[in-house]
Order: sequence, then structure tokens, then C-alpha cells
Amino acid sequence: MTAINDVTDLSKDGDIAVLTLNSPPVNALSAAVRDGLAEGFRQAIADDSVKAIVLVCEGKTFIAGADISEFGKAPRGASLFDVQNAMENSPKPAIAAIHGTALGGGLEVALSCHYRVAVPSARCGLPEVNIGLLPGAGGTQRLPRIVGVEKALEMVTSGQHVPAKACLEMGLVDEIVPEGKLRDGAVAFARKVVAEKRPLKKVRDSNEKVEAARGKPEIFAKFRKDNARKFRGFLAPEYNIRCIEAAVEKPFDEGIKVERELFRELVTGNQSAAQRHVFFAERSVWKIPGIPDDTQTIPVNKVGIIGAGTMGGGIAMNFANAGIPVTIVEMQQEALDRGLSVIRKNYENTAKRGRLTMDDVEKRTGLIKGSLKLEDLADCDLTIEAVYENMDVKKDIFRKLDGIVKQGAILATNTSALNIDQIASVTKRPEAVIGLHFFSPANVMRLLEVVRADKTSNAVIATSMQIAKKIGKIAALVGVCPGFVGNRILAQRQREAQKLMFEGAMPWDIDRVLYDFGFPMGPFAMSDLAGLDIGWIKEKSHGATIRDVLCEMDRRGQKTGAGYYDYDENRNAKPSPVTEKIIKDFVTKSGVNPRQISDEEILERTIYPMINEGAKILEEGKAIRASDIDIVWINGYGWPVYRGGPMFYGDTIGLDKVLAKMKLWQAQMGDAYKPSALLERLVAEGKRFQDLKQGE
Ligand code: T1G
Repeated sequence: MTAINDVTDLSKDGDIAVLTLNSPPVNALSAAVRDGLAEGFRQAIADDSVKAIVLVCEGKTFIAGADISEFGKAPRGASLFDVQNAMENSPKPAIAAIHGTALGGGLEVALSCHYRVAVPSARCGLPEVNIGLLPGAGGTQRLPRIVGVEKALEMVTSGQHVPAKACLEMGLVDEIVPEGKLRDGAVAFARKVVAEKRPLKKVRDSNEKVEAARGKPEIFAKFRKDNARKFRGFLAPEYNIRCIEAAVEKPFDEGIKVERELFRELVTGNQSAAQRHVFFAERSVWKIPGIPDDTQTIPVNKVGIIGAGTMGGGIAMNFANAGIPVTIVEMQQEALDRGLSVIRKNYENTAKRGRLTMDDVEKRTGLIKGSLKLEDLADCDLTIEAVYENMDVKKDIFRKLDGIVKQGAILATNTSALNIDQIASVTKRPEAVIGLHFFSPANVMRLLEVVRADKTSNAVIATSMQIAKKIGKIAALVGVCPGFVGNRILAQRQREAQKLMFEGAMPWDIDRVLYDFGFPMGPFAMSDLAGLDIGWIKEKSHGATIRDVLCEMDRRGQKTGAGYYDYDENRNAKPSPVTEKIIKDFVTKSGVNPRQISDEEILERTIYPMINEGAKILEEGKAIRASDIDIVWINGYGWPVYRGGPMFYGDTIGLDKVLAKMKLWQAQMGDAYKPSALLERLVAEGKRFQDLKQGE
């Protein structure tokens, strides 16, 4: 065996050369890997005793793509294109041996080989779209030549990982070899190719599938139409589609030129920078300073939920979905029965959509037991209180749980804003108390705010993060403060939306600006969807606010066919002259002269105070890092991923711009707009949130 470089070695199995990559964690195509591939292929081709070349990887996966951390830096090492040309033009058969996930540049390298073999558990994909890119090493030109245009469009715009069996059926892989015997299987396959004198198959020369789509623009028109909603605001999906169109309309080398041009545009643009930021943010959010990965955790084999309402029921489903038995406690039989029937109906609806079998439904509902007695939670490893937001009620429940639940168990609250230190203070085990703030609907929303209280132990924090991952959430560890991280920042946007309405903007103007920014819907449409009467008390309502007047007119949102908007029978919203008049009357009564407010001001006024609040959260230590705040807002509130989250967006537009506006508004409208000290410091030092070391 010859070491080519630190991450590559070349050996021979008889007359078959085996080039092995070993560059943890995922054999990404770093400069060293590309150099190793180039030199390894050169040596194998030059060695007359070698009849074929197998490329295989050590570790958990075949090459999982370009090294994303290298983007934006000066290129070093062999070019990927040169490596691919050496493989494709090799006079000896080149075989890629795939395990784990051959993704992005990894699959593109494999497609430059003449053949591909894989173990059954392997998967292949071109997920560049998820980081705002497109396959920039020939993937958009080679993939449709193998799998056809429709499948290629689906794969490059979804980033899906295709299992080996399906890859074999589509021709992406030529043979499946036994699990755990990849290297031997690949060498045996190479021997077969040599013995049978099989041709040196170049994917680039296989044109029938792309030619079959030539002159059929309807394929692309339909695909764009069918996916318009999903792709709204993103550049990468559309650019991927254009590359596949080029593969159909142009010769290979011309198509490659289109691919490189569009790739270059994306990789230097803000959207990909944002989505690459999120890629790494989704991984760093799990890292907690002072709590190492090997912290002893508490096994969670049984979960107790107090409250079978919307939140309690949704939370229970998360654990049942992960195969963890749940006991859900209510005070009244009728409420318990209602809660359990809502759970069953949710599962049955999912089964109707074909995403669960009825057997799954029975299994999961079978894991959720109802009870009217807190005593039935005595043996739970984790209990989660999910009753309504009243401190006295929560304290009463925690006092009781403290006397019932076994020692060593975790006592969690789902409160969305109340002070968890106060809740913990009524128990004898404050170290066991933590916040697990789920977002409604709890069985759907991916975000979980894990709220550490002053006395919460490391084991309880580590266990909470671990169980969050197990139930498929993305968890951010946050501190106790009003609204924690997500809702505290939301309060800024809500206040500004209301204020702008009193200054002359209409709800539909504000919603449109935020919808066009990339949110799934604006604050007023969201209020109509949730219902304007949340927390509204009819008997105490006397027209004090616009919301009160609307509710008093029974305009309580979508459910009553009218709220801020008027709704038709299909719940399509349109601006309401009734609401407009109510607003104008209020503005007149308040003595304010309404003014024309630009879209730019609406966006700045709603977004910049959010960024400033995020800076305050950081300086108070209520979030570990700026990118955790981005993760909260992307996964809990629909912040468009192609803008990276509020803190990344602040960096993108320039913190000096944010600071200048906050200062202007503070002078005009008071200290609610006072810039955070951290924002002032970063601007003074010419730094960005991204430059902060975590916990700084
Ligand atoms: N580059 C750099 N680092 C990467 C990486 C990559 N492509 N993929 C993973 N990592 C790091 C990750 O940050 C983490 O680091 C560790 O590896 C384990 O990752 C030219 C331009 C492969 C399915 O988009 O989908 O090719 O936190 O926790 O859950 O056309 O990683 O340990 O320090 O995710 O087992 C295209 C991205 C790139 C694949 C494994 N490829 N990666 O999942 O581990 S662009 C991708 C993944 C490209 C070409 C274009 C997943 C995984 P740390 P992990 P995992």
C-alpha cells in the first residue's frame, strides 16, 4: 500500500488498484482529498499491472460532498473538474464503491466513474439546493442522462437521498454488493468488468434520455407550476431547473458552461451564504459549553404529561412517535376523553394522507394512556406540565409532582413565558426542573426551546437536549426571561406592527411586506388564523383596542369569516373596508395624523428591533450564540432560511445600518428603541454577530 497523502492511499488487490479515502467525518472533497484523488488516479493509470481502479472510502460514508467550510475561501489544491476528467478519461475502468451517503460532489465524482456499486444501506443524492446551490461538478448534466429529466428535476430540487435499491432501478448504480463487504464486492465487480471487456461507460455520452425531453417545454412548465409555492423566494431551485433544461437543449460541454455560470452566481450570493450558515448553525446548536457530549444522562423510558389540551396532546404524540410510552393526566374525564380522541383523529388523518398505516396508528395510540390521577406519574422518568398559563396553577402542580414522582426524574414545564425559577422554587428538587417549550402544533413544529433555570443540573439539560433529538426536534438551550428567546423577539415585531397601523399603515400592507420578505404569512393574517379572541374576555371588552372592537363585532378571525381581513367561503383573505374604517376612526381619535408609510420603513421597523432584541438576549446570556437565535426563528416562526435568521440577516445588511435606525427611532419614539450595548460595541469594532465567540 502506498500513502498518496494524509487522507488517501493506493493499494492493489491483484491487478485491481484500490484508491482509499479516509478524511473524517464525511470524506468531504477538501483540497487534500482532491489532491489525493488526482495523484492516486495518475499513479494507478501509469501502473501497467493495473487493469481497473476502485475508489472506496473509510469511515461512515462515501464522499458526502464538497467541503462546505471551504466555500468563500481562496481555492487550493487540484480542481474537482480535473479530478473528474482524469476519472472519466481513464483508459482503465474506474469503479466507485458507495456506502453511507454519496452526496453532492461525492455523487458527481461517482458519476464521473464508468461504474458504480453500492451496499444496500447506501443512499445517493444531490442536496446542494439545501445550501442554496446546485450540483456544480456536472451533476445537473450527468444525472438526467441516467435517471431521466423528471426524476432529475425531483432529485436536484428536493435534495432527497435515494436508497441504493432505487438507485439500481434508475441506473444510478450498476450493482448492489453485500452489506459490509463493499471493498471485496467492488473488486470482484471490477474483475468482472475487465474479464467481460465491458466498455468504459461515460455518462456524458449517454444522450437518449435528455434527447427524449427535447422540444417538450411543458415538462419544465408543469414542474415549475407544481412547485411554485414551495420554491417561493428561493433562487437555487429555479437555477437547478435551468441547468436541467440546458442538459436537454444543449450539448454536454455547453450545458456544463451554463451549470458553472449559475453555480458561480449562487455560491457568491446572499442566499447560499445564509443557507450554509444555517447548515452549520443546525449542528452547533446542540453544543453546550460546560456540558460535554459524554455528560451522564437520565434514561427516559416513560413520560408523563399533565394536561390533555392542544399542547399536551401534541407533546404526547412526539413521544409516542418515538416509541416512548406516555401517561397523560387530566382533571376531568370529559377533558381527558376529548384529548385522547383528538390525538387519535390526528393520527387517523395522517394515515388518510398515506403517511402512516393504521397499524402505526394503533401502535402509537396504544402507547398513550389516559389517567385522572397525578399518582400514575410516579414512575415517569420525565413529566411535562402543559396546563394553561397561570403561575399559581403551575406551582400547585409542581408541589404535587414533587411529592409523587420518583427521585431522579425530570420535572419539565411547557410554559411559553412564565418564570421557571419561580416554578422550581416550590419543589425540593430545583435541579430537576427545566422548561421544554414546544411550539404549536407541538407534534408538527420542529423547534423546542429548552429553558435552563438557575438551578437546573447539567444531567437534566443534557438529557433534555438528547430527548429532543430523539423525538426529532431541533432544540435551542435558552435562559429564563420574559418570552425566552423566540417570543421575546416576536413581541418586538408585534409591537411595531400595531404601532405602524396607528401611524397610517394598513394590516394588509404590513402583512404583504413581511410575506414578500419570506415569512409564510404576516402578523395580522397569523392573528386571524389563530383567532383574535385568544385571551379576549367578552364581559370586560369595551372597545379599548382595535382587536376588542373586532371581537365585539364577532370578527374573531378566519373561524368567523372575518377578522382583520374578510374571508370568502374558501377562507381566501381580502382587505376589509370595515377594518379599514375601524382603524381610521382609532387613528383619528388618537389625534395622530396618518401618513403614507413605505414598504422599506415597514420592513425596517418590524425587523430591526428584532435584531436589536437578539443582541440584548446575547448580552444577557439568554442564548449561547447568535446562530442559536437564528435557529429559533427559522424553525419556530418561519423566518426564511435563505435569509439565515434575524442575526445573520443583521450581519448581511450591516449592523451599522441597524444601529443608525435604532438610534433615530430612539430619538423620535423613546427608549423602546434603545440600541443594545452589544450592537453598539460590534459596530464600533467593525464586527458582526458571526465574529462573536460563543458565550462572548
Ligand atoms: N462539508 C463540510 N463539513 C461537513 C459536510 C460537508 N459537505 N457534511 C457534513 N459535515 C460535517 C458537519 O458539519 C459535522 O461537523 C460533521 O460533518 C457530521 O455531520 C461541488 C458544491 C453527510 C448526511 O450538502 O447532509 O458538494 O459538527 O452531524 O447526521 O456540486 O452531514 O461534527 O463539527 O450532519 O451523520 C453537498 C451535507 C455539499 C451534504 C451526515 N453535500 N452533509 O449526517 O452527520 S456542496 C451536502 C449532510 C457540493 C458540489 C457541491 C450530513 C450527512 P461537526 P452531521 P450526520
